[in-house]
Amino acid sequence: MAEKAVVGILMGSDSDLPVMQEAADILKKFGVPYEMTVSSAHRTPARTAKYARSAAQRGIKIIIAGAGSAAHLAGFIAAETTLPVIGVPIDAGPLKGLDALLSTVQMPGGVPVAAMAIGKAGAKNAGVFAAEVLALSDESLAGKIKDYRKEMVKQVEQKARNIKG
Ligand code: RP5
Repeated sequence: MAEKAVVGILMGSDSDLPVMQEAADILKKFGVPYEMTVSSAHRTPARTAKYARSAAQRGIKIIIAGAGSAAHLAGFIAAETTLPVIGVPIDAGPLKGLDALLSTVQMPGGVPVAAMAIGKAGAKNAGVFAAEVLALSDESLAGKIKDYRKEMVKQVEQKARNIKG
């Protein structure tokens, strides 16, 4: 049987999937069980609220929410749960994610959303950040994150060697 998901990844539309897949890929790399679905704050508010309200009972510990344009998805979810919520502004629409960034990062005091960068880098970092939070009480996961950082050091050193004149 597959392990129970501890991270919930939500996106406002299936058009967000190429970006949000970055979060899923990094969680998969760390062996963190996750679930992923589409739910919109404005198109399917009842489904989104139900998801957020039931998440903790279902064993979810952190929610990653990605959306473009108005991007109130993360804030909407944060209003319905006390689980930590990470928002990923998606570079959709004519403003290329700046609108989503501002609405994700500018939560009024009291109900936080941890805002990541716009687009794929933000989705990847949301996955890493979720893993880092979970690693506070999981030594084996903490070890995997340290190895991942070491991997990055090696990659940059290799890149430096490659361009050395
Ligand atoms: C948002 O509107 C979604 O998160 C998506 O980024 C954007 C466009 O959605 P679609 O029109 O592609 O379904 O709600």
